[in-house]
Amino acid sequence: MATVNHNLSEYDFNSIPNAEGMKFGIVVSEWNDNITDALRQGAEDTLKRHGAKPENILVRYVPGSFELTFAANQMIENCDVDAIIAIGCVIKGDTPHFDYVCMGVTQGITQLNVTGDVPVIYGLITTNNLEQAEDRAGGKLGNKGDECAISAIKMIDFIWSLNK
Ligand code: INI
Repeated sequence: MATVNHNLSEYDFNSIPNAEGMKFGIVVSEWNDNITDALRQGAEDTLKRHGAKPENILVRYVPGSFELTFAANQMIENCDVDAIIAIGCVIKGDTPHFDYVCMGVTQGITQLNVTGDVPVIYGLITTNNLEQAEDRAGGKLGNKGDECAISAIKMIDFIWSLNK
């Protein structure tokens, strides 16, 4: 979570494993695409900064955040990927819809992580308003896409460390 004390884009560069040879899927929700595109860009740039090859980053789009679970699962089943980054942005409105979408995605991604072998990174921004989302999509609190990329690299490294 981004707070005044935690910028999503700050980390110790040298502590991150080299991502050359790692394969990533990124699934991006088209809802609030001004936000989700900035998150995707942040994630891709950070993966590449740590050695990931462009041909090893597969990007696909879905209509809304609720579809992220299905798409992540399909990418795991059909694509050669070591981790998935699921990117979405849900902004609170006047109805409980926000809560259902957030709950659905969160539970869906959790279920994939509990039952599967490919980590799915939680790149869902859930905010009360657009300004809070902008703050976390390259604004004053950094870019959650950066954080997701680092998490994906670390989780692949974690799995590979168990298999050695
Ligand atoms: N999807 C989002 O990604 N963000 C939102 O803020 C949002 N709102 O507010 O409704 C949203 N709704 C669409 C939902 O994710 C599904 O695409 C739709 O219900 C079809 O399954």
